[in-house]
Amino acid sequence: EMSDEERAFQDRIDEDIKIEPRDWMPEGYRKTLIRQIGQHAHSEIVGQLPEGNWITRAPTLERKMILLAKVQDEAGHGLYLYAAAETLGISRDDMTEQLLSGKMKYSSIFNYPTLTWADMGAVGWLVDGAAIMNQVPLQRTSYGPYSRAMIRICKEESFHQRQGYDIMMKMAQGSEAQKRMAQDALNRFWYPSLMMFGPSDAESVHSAQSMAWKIKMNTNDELRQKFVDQTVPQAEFLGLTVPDENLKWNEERGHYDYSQPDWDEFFNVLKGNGPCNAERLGARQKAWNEGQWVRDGLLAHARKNAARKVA
Ligand code: FAQ
Repeated sequence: EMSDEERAFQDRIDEDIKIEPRDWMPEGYRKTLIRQIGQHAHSEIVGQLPEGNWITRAPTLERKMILLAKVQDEAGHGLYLYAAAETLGISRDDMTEQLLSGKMKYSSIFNYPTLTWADMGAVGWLVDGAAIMNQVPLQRTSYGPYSRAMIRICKEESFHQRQGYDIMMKMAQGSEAQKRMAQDALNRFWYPSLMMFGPSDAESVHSAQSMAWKIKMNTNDELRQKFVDQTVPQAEFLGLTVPDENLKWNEERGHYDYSQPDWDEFFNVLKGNGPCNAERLGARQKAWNEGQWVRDGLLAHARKNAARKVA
């Protein structure tokens, strides 16, 4: 049964009044937000790696500048999100250590390799496309700092999706070899993109409570269906084929029927066994170790300044 405090809290949520850092909140609400916002922040930071892989090999100066700007935006998104999570009483250092120890997750999608330039198109089109589908409703999420971070992030995310689609367009309208690369990128990124929305509603342990608290605004399957419905016509426009033989418009439902991704593969990637898990965490660990002297120096400087002020 709910306590009076919990009842009053739920009433505020039901009335769409934002919860702010100093407000009372149930411990579960705080924990769930730290988990979700922290995972989201880690995803932005780890998510720089697959695209960072192609910055030095972008085909033109213009493409290089665009990709560089996009990857820098992702660093910025990570920072807004870490700052939002910090308002809940956890430090960024703690979150980073939990990422590195495997206690905190980041999105499964970033454990897949980016093998060709067309993958930069597929990541922008599909991965950012899926990210926006999830993040637009989160602008209305109940926790104020998270909601405000989402509003800023969504503005940049739609540019990211457009730049990806633009690369796909060029490739799909290019030579036979370029078109094959675009199709191959779609083949490899389709199902991992569907997995970004999380397990099926039946397997989603957090959805019911998170939706009651408006930490999440939709179920995983709702957003996955919306993504399929939006993306299939875009693939058709490109003249590419979605790698799903069961994909079919269902007049009665007003939605596409589609095949589920391989959920065994999904849970296996979550356990750390995806193609790039070790490489991604290795890169984050290296950056953390190599930044140690900077953090030490900043702390020593701050301590010295504080001591000087007291004296
Ligand atoms: N990967 O009960 P649910 C981006 C875990 S976009 C890994 O359904 P929930 C932008 C889940 O944590 C990507 N783990 O969980 C970008 C839980 O495990 P736990 C980031 C996943 O939280 C683009 C368990 O499975 N976006 O970075 C995944 O209610 C391009 C059970 O699942 C966000 O994080 C997954 N895909 O729903 C950057 C959006 N799915 O924690 C660079 C905010 C589920 O109990 C380049 N997050 N799990 O051990 C959310 O909306 C939710 O957290 C969901 C999952 C929908 C992801």
